[in-house]
Amino acid sequence: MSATPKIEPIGAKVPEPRQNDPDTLARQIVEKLTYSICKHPEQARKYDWLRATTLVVRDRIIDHWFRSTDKIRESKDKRVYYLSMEFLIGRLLRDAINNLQLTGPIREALKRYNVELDMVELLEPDAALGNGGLGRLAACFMESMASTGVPGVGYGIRYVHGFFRQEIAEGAQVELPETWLVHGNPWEFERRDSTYEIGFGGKVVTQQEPGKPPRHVWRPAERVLAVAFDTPIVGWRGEQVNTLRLWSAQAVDPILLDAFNSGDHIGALVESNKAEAITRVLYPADSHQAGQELRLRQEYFFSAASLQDIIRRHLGENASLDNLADKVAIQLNDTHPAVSVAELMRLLVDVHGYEWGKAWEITRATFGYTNHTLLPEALEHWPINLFERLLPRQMQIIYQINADIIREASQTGFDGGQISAISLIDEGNGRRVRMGQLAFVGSHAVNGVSALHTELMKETVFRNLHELYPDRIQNKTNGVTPRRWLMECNPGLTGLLTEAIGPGFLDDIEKLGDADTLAGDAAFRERFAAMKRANKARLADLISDRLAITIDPDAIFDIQVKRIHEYKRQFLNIIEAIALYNQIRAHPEKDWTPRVKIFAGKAAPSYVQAKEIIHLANDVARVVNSDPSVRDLLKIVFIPNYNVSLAEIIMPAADLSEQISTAGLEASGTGNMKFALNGALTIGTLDGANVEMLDHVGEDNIFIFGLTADEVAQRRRETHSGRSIIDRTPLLREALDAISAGVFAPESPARYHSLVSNLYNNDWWMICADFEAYWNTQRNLDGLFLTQNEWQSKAIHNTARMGWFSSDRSIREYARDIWQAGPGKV
Ligand code: C3B
Repeated sequence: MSATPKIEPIGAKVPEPRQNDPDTLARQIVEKLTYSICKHPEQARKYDWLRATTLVVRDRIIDHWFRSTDKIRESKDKRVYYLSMEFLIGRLLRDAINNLQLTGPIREALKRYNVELDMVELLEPDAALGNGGLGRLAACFMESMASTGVPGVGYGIRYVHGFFRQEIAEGAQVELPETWLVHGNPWEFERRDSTYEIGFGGKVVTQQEPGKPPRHVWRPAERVLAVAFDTPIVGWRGEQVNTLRLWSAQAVDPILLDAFNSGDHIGALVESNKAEAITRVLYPADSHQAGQELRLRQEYFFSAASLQDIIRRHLGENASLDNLADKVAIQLNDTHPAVSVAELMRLLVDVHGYEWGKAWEITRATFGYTNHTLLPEALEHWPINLFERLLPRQMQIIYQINADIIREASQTGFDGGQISAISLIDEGNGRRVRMGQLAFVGSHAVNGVSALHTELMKETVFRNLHELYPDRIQNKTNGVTPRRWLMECNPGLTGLLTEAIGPGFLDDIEKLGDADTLAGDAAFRERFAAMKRANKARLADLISDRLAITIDPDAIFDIQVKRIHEYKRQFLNIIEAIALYNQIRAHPEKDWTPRVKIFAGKAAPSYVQAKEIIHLANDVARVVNSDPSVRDLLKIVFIPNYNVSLAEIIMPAADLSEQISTAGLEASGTGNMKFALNGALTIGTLDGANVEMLDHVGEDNIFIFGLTADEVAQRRRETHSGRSIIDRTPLLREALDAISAGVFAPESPARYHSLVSNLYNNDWWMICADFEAYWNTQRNLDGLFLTQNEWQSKAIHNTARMGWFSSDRSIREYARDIWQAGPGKV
């Protein structure tokens, strides 16, 4: 798009960086209240203080942002572009203040006006532009790229409505729209000069000049504008500030005046509504393909805008696109941006005149692809007719790529079965484009997100492509940023560690290992336990405020928070709770360890079973919590509206972290890492990154149970059913009988019949198969909790040995092995 002409200024310079002492900060906060918000300090409301504080912090960020951008431009270093449909950011103020080392001075500045920084921070709405693990990983990666000095830009969508707000009404999930932008967003800068046209539909015109290859020109029928909004991402100690650029869709013509003037007032707005719909709302399904046309429009819209932006920036600094792959690495976060492969080919061949083979070389060298799930229902594939109608030229390109790949495979000796497995077109299900295959062949590196997941990728979904390109798949185990998930969410633990091992771990999280020997130090264990208890008391207060349920901070806090999904097996956890409830009532004389089971998480609105599981958790909670015969030995809590900010309170307060997915199905997990870093013990299966956590924390410090991935696959082949297990396991049978009899839903006793009958019939998720091992492991943990010395020592080992699971480590590995960029470049 046309850039606005620049003015040649005389003598205008960037101002000196702002001072960071409390006096200056206090003065500037009032200045912002006055001149940016137009409020007399005495009349300022709490949101005004939030805004003023944010603007003062933002000024400091801008100082660093300019410096980083200049440095990257001057260095001519390779840039990394992270394309992701989701960024589950959460709040930014505390993160920015922490990373700029401004916590003390800002706190003091606000105190002068009798305003509490903590109160102000809590007012900020969560930026919830993501569903779960994949989106939160993207947010951790953005922060870690800035913290490790990788020149990274994130590209995504500026959804007007992020992930829905969940309420629980009579036990069931209700979805309400989320409105994070209603008070404006002080973190973003609209960049009208970075606006691009994005086409849809229309036709392809082929021009043939004698002696030359045919030229294809796409003539889209529809055009919308992609407008950039930039958010700064501040790295640790403010040394680097990177950019998250989110695209917003707008109509080329905001109103059709002809229609309006002729009286068609609604019709005059149809186009702008249609355009804006593209970035209106986040699809709320995680690990499940939405399959609607709007979703494909979203995917193409942000991919195409990002590529135009990348190419424009590259051509501003380089003579041609010949060296694109030397200067640019583009990472595809799952297949959502996979259409980028076809789009970059289109831009290179049709727009910039590259010969096909050369264009393919550049494309493949530029892209990397991360796979995040092997679940068949999550693998994206689009009906050919939809794809062709919306993106006719990209469809042609995909056919041509496919022909090349199939030729290569035949020459390698692939048979018909192998060829149909690698084909970009699925001929079986009414002809569909397979986005995973497209991303794979269009990338020089393809990675999984944990060691086990990567091995399973090679054996299952990408078995044949792996055979064709045996060097392409590699592993990059996920990580979490220790700034947000230790320093900011757990100042108690951070302070304790700083006193005990010095502040070195703040800059190099693997130095947490120095705390390992403290597990043997009784005085330290006591302080560690006191820190945990304070965090538990804070969560207990929240639960009491929001749900009017009283829980005892001295009970085991046994927590499962994540998306609700059958494979994550919240149902197994609930059945165990029911069995425990039955046993406590049957044997009141026994020495039970008091336990609070805490759940939180959202279900995709159309995922019936997941919603039933939420309903069941709430129903069971109601019955158990009001039964005087269990005294306070068992409490069950479902906290509504799980989000990043709630996670920041929950993670530090857990004794026990539930990571109990059916083995082979959780690609990695990242909640598992946050809990253990904050000193929770894990009860889990050998799935995802749990396997590597076991290696790091040691088998004495993690509680593994259940079938392995191989055993699950074997049982599924044998069409395993739960019935015989249920018949010979009274604890399980009685729990299921209670559900079926309507004990927890007397008003609607049949409510859970299908959930239960699925267990009898095929037990696809191995809930029956793993029940007994799970129960026994839980009872061992009950015993262990009574020996607090031992428990705390294991908890300390967990914290001390989790440094490797930092997203700084993940990012360094990506930078070294995939991007060849950043400080570790080869
Ligand atoms: C998730 C996976 O389910 C997690 O195991 C994994 O830790 C994260 O991605 C990050 O890699 N995932 C998701 O949140 N959404 C998807 N569509 C696919 C995977």
